[in-house]
Amino acid sequence: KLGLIGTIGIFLFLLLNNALSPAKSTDEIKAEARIQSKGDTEIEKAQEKQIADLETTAERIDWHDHDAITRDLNREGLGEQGKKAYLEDHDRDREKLMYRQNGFNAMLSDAISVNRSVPDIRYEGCKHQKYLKKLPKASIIFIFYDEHPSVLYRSIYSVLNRSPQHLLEEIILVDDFSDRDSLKQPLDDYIAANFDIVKVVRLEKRTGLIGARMAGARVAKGEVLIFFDSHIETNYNWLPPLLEPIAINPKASVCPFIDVVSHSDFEYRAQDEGARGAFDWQFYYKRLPLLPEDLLDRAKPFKSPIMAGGLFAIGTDFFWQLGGYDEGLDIWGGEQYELSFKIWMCGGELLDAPCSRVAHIYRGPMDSRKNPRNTDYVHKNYKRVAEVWMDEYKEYLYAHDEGLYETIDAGDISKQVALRKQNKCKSFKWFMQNVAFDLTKVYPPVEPPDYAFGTLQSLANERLCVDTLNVGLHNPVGLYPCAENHKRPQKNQNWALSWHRDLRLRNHKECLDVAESGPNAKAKLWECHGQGGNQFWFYEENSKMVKHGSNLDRCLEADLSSHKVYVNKCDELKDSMKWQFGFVNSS
Ligand code: UD2
Ligand code: MN
Repeated sequence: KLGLIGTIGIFLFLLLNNALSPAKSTDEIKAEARIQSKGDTEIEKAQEKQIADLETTAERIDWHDHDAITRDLNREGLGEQGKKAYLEDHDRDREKLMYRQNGFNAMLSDAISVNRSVPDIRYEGCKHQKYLKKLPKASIIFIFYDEHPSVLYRSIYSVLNRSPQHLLEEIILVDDFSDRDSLKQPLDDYIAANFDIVKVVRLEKRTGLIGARMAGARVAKGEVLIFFDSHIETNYNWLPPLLEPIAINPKASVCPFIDVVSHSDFEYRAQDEGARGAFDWQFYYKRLPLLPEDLLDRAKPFKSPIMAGGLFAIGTDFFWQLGGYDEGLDIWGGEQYELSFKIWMCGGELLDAPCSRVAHIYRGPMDSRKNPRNTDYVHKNYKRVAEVWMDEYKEYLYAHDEGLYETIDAGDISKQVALRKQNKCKSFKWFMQNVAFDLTKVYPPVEPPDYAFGTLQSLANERLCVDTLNVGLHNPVGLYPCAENHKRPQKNQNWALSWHRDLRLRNHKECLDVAESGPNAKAKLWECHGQGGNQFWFYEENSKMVKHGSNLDRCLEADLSSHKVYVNKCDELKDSMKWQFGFVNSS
């Protein structure tokens, strides 16, 4: 019998099935994969050669500003050298209020120099590392909404004080329509009085961090874009290690090591010894352990599947080739996945550069700010990213928060889908197998439930069920007397209509596959490939027909005399095409 949930499952199934791929044989799918990987290796070989040439021939220099480092070492005062800082004799109520408004001790920030020194906590190897003499110029883009001014100014000064001037094209501040008056005229005045390479872009309405970064990128003139949150402090010699991998490979995007500025006492400290970026299936940002090869030389950049999001460098041309961010992503969230997926899937690479360190203030407890949208924009963002980039893996995300994503409209994603096609980006499966290959081991996905499972009982003769007949892989299945107890089918008769939209044995490895297209086509047991095509099945609950293939005009049929099972043109009047599915997902 069909339970209510089963009915809903089948209904959804109907809704979703127009996303079908045309019927493909297992061999065709394999052949395509071979062609694709051949093309890739040729391009990759050419790229590798180019990279090797550059790495061996180009001149490298010591980019350290040793004078500035020495000057900083002599600085004394509150919070200098990134030490823990405390306020004495002050208005504690006001301190608390400012803390709650910002999520960090803003009053303490006001008492610490905007030019303060930081501790050089880089690996020893970094302190002697040389980088290419010829490096591209960067535009630094700070985006902010209601940032506390002294924190923003310290972010800017840290960049100015610790970067080779001729590598800075400009510093761009993007004001995401802040409410605070302190960020209006007073900010303009401060900039006019203190900086000459800082520009401000003011947005006319609240757009969110994605739109703000795009607005900054649109006016940027540098060959490289560097995006920063508005509450950071760079460490010594942070810029050359971020730029060099991009000079070598224009499709590299590079993240610094993210250190921590404490929200309570403004201490500057390391977060950890480095890790690769990842996510879990609720899209929480997670980390994966470094690989053995990453540990050989701690000063060398290593590959990372996913960026944290807020702090990274990317070649301007590559950024625009990727279409920048999807501007349908609103306010906050998910953009780090979108960009990381497309960097990897569309021919680039994402690196973490341990010798480039930038600290970020992770907010502490604060008063919640009012929702600028009154909608769940975070999950809408996630759904857009999943729909465009994650292929069949999106179901893991949706399965994790059951029911949530069904109610969310991702909006128009046609531009992003076209972009993915135009750039001939690889599949998400490729990403999971080649880049984030250890992710599912550390963060196991939840399998979405089967739509239906149990025996497939012929309604032309209720004593007969579809059975593997123990024939093994690549052989046709047939009919066999049903096991007495339909509620606990024996393993040869226990089928599942899985979320991959295939009919698999409940061992979840072998699927019913129909490669022939003429009359009396055989249904054979084949390894499940999860790609639809010859393994696409659909159970139509009303007519009791088990339909096959993308046109849904071919149906599973029992041949009662020979005990064989075929696929033929659907005919509603034939009892031999009617099946009772043991039970449809109601548990
Ligand atoms: C992290 C990232 C952040 C972003 C976010 C996911 C780091 C260190 N930070 O959250 O960059 O990837 O995850 O979306 O990796 N902002 C606006 N308009 C808004 C909201 C925020 O301009 O409507 C600015 C904000 O002032 C800040 C930046 O966007 O400069 C990031 O926001 P956040 O600091 O609140 O995000 P965070 O660090 O919690
Ligand atoms: Mn932040």
